[in-house]
Amino acid sequence: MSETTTETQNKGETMLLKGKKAVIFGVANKRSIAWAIAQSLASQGAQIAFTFQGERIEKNVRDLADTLEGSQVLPCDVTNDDEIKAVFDELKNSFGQIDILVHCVAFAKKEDLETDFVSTSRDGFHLAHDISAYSLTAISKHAVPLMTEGGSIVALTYLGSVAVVPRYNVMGVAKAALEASIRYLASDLGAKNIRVNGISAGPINTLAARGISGFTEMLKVVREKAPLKRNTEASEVGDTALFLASNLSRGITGNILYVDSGYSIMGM
Ligand code: NAD
Ligand code: 0WE
Repeated sequence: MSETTTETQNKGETMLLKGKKAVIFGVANKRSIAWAIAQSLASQGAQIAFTFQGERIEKNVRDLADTLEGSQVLPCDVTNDDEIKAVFDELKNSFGQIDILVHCVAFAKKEDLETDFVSTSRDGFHLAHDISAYSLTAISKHAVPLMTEGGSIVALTYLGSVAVVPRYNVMGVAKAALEASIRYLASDLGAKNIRVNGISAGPINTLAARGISGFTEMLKVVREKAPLKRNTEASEVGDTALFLASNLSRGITGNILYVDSGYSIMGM
């Protein structure tokens, strides 16, 4: 037997997500954390369905998905229950069953991330919570009936949920609701062997981070203060999501893992 054949066979045996089916919400472009997660999951054999919001980014997502074997792309605005239902109806037909659900969706009005939290409007508060927090429960509700062999649900969060980060404002309150939702979902779904966890990532220069005034300065503060003296890379989040999606994390549910170069442990 040639060396190449042996390597190929060993790789086949050790693929962490061989035969697993995943659905990922929140790819906008190649810098999206969701895309880094997709690449990590696909590298270990997962087959992936992507959802996108809005025609403007559809081509981006299709071009990225085309680089992964057996992928599919479906529209979904997470504020729309009919669109959510349509996604999982389609996945029931194509995948039959699913193993992994990844939530990388957040939005607040720009004006609510620019002033003080105290001036948040009722409307802005509601929108941020609907898109950034309730959507996890909305999509989980539809995913659970397809997770017939157990499963792993992973959502992205940020430190602004547990400590004040200037101008993160209503997003911090929504992330607090998201993290509490992770715990309640973990409690509800544990008996079905469905685990639910969060990844709290350090600041990463994505589409959602661009346009935030002072973001470059925030990246610098993290590099100076964090134990690892560097910024978080999307691939580090991708590999943590891979761990949480795989059997290696089978004893972990309801938890938030910090992938932030250690920044959050520092008191000063
Ligand atoms: P991104 O802009 O690439 O992803 C955000 C996604 O949310 C986009 O794909 C966008 O289309 C989607 N979205 C917004 N409103 C939607 C709606 N109504 N329906 C469906 N999708 C909608 O940016 P990202 O930084 O990769 O963000 C992904 C996740 O990571 C978010 O939950 C964000 O809060 C979290 N996060 C980001 C950072 C960071 O510094 N970039 C740090 C920690 C956590
Ligand atoms: O979750 C986020 C950002 C989410 C986000 C970004 C935008 C920008 C464009 C939500 N809504 C919008 N709305 C828009 O109109 N992060 C963790 C990245 C982020 O955003 C910040 C941060 C960090 C970090 C905003 C203020 C302070 C820090």
